Amino acid sequence: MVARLSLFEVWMPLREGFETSFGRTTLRPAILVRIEDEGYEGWGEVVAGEGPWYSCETYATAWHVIRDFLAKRIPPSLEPAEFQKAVAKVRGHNMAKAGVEMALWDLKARKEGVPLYEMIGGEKRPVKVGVSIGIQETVEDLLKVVSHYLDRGYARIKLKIKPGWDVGIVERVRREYPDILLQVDANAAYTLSDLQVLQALDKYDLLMIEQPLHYADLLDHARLSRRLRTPLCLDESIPTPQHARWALQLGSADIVNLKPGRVGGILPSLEIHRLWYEAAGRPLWIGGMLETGVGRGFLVALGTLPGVKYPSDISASDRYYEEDIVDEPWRLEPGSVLTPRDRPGIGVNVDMDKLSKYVRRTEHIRI
Ligand code: OSB
Ligand code: MG
Repeated sequence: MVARLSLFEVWMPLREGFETSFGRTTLRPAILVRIEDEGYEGWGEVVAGEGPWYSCETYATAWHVIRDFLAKRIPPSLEPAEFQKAVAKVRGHNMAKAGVEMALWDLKARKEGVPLYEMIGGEKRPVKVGVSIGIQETVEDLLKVVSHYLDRGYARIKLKIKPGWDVGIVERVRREYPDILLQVDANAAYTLSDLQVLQALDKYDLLMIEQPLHYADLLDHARLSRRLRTPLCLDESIPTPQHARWALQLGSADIVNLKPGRVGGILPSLEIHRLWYEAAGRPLWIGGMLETGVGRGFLVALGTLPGVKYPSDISASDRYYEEDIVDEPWRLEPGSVLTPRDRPGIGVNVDMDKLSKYVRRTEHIRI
C-alpha cells in the first residue's frame, strides 16, 4: 500500500482571546498532518500562527512548504530520523518540519504499540503544568483571571508582559498571592535600555523571566543575564540545537523553554535536551503554542523527560477550547498535572466529526 499524507487547515475559536506583546489571537489556525500507512495513522500539528509575529512562519507558509517541499522528501521507511536527514537542506521552516516529523513519530509508536513518551525515553509519571495568561484590559481583569485559574487547580501562573504592563501588574499579583509559583514572558518586547524595569522584577521572587529581548539576540541576553538575579529563560532565541549550544557558551540563559514546533520536531527537541540538561545540567520545561489535543499529546510526552524541572505551559484542553478535536480531551488532575496516556502514540485519537466543524481546507498527497 502506498502511504498518504493529508493536511487539514483548522480554525479553532479560543474561549478567551490570547494577547501577547506581539498581538491578540481569538481564532487559532492550525494545520493537522495525518500520515496513513498499513492501516495505521499518525497525527502531527503545525503550530505556526496566522501572521509572522512569534515566528517568521505562518500557517500558510507551512502549508506551502509541506505540500511543495517536505512531502516528497518523506522517506519510504517513514522513519523520523531519515526524514530529518532528508529535509536538512531546507533552511528554516521548523514548524512545517515539526508537523510532519511528529506525525511520523506518532505513526511509528502506534505501529509498534508503544506510548510515545516511552519511545522517546520519558518516565511514566504525571507532568506538572501551569497556565499562561495573556495581557488583559485592566489589572482588575487580570486578578480575576488569575484567581479563576488558581481555583481550577493550576499551581503555576505565567503572566505575559510588555512595556507598561510589567512591574505594576506583577506587583499587584504578587501582593494578592505571596506564595504562588509565578513567572513572566515578554515575547521579546524589551531592549537593554530597559534594564531598570527588568531589574525591578527581581523583587518579586519570579521563577524566571522568559525571552525579554530581541528574538535573535543571544549576546544581549548574555549581558542581561549577568545583571539579573531572576533566572533568565529563552524561548524564541532557541530555534535550533546550535542556538542552545551558543547560548550555553555565551551564558545567554539559565533555562530553556523547549517547544517541539519551534525547533523542528521531536529529534531536535531531544538534541536540545541532551545538550542543555544531560551535558550541561541545566533545567528546562516544555512550552505550548495553544495546540489542539494532538499537539498537546507531544508536549505531554516531552514533559515526562528527566530535566523538565519547572511546570510546563501545557494546560488542559478546556483552558483553550470549548471543544477539542480529540476523543479524550486533556484534563487537569489534582496536583496541577496532566498524565500521559497508556495508549500507543500520543494517546489520543482525532475525532473526525469534531475536526470537520473547524476545517477550511484539506489536501491529500501520495507519498
Ligand atoms: O511565548 O510561550 C509563548 C502561545 C503562543 C505563542 C507563544 C507563546 C504562547 C504561550 C501559551 O505562552 C502557552 C500555552 O500553550 O498555554
Ligand atoms: Mg514564550
